[in-house]
Amino acid sequence: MAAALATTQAAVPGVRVTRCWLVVIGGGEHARVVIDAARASDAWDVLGIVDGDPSDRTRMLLGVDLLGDDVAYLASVAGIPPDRRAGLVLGIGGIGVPVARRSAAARYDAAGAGQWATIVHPAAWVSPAAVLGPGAVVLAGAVVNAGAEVGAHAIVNTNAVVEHDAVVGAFAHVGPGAVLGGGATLGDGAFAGMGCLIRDHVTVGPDAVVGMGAAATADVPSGATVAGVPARRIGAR
Ligand code: JB2
Repeated sequence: MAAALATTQAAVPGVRVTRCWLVVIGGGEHARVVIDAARASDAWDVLGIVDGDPSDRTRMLLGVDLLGDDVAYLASVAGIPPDRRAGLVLGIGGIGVPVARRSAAARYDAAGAGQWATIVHPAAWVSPAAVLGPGAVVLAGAVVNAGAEVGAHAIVNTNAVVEHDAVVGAFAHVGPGAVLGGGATLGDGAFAGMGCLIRDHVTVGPDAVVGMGAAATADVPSGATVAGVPARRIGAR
C-alpha cells in the first residue's frame, strides 16, 4: 500500500529513507499515540491532523499541523490525483461502540479521499503470518501472532496480545494490556477493555464490550456488556 502513496524523502545518517505522507483523522488523545507510532516506524511523515475541534495539547506536544475539518480536507484533496494523496488513518479512539470511527471512515471512503494506512509501532511484534487490514493500528509492546487477522480500522492498543489464529474484527478495539487467546474472536466493533482476558477459542460478538480486567471464559453475545471474573453479563448496548 505504502508504495502507491505520496512520498517524502527523509535524510538519515548514511541512508535515504522514503516515507509516505500520513494524515490523521481526529486530533485528540488517541491521535497522540497513533502519531508517535507512525513517526517511530520510519514509514510515515505526518502531514497533519484533520479535526473540527482539535486538542491544542496534541498540536503543542507533537508539533503537528491542523489541516482543517473533514469538509475542508476533503475539498482540498478533490483535485489531487489518487496516487499523490497522503495515506489516511483514524486518530479517533474511544471506549465502547465505535460510532464516530465508523462514520468518519464511511465519510472518507464515500469521498474516495485516499488509501487507509496500516500503522505498526516498531516496538510491536506482528508475525509475518498475520494479516492486518487497511487502517489497522498496532501500538507499542503489542503482539500479533501467526495466523491472526486484524480487521480494517481495528486498534491493537499498547501491550495488547492477539494470540495465534485470533480474529479482531473491523473497528474492534483490543485495549491496553488485553489478551485475546489463540483462536478467539473479537467481533466487528467490539471492545476489549484494559487488561481483560478472552479465553482461547471464545467468540465476543459484534459491538459487545468486555469490561476492564474481566475474564471472558464463554462466548459473549453481540451487543452485550460483560464484566468480572469470570465475566457475567451486566447489560446490553
Ligand atoms: O468525524 C470526525 C470526528 N469525530 C470526532 N472527524 C474528525 N476529523 N475528527 C473527529 N473527532 C475528533 O476526535 C474530536 O473532535 C476529538 O478532537 C477527537 C477525539 O479525541 P478525544 O481526546 O476526545 O478522544 P480519543 O478518541 O482520542 O481518546 C479516547 O479513546 C482512547 C482509546 C480516550 O478515552 C483515550 O483516553 C483512550 N486512550
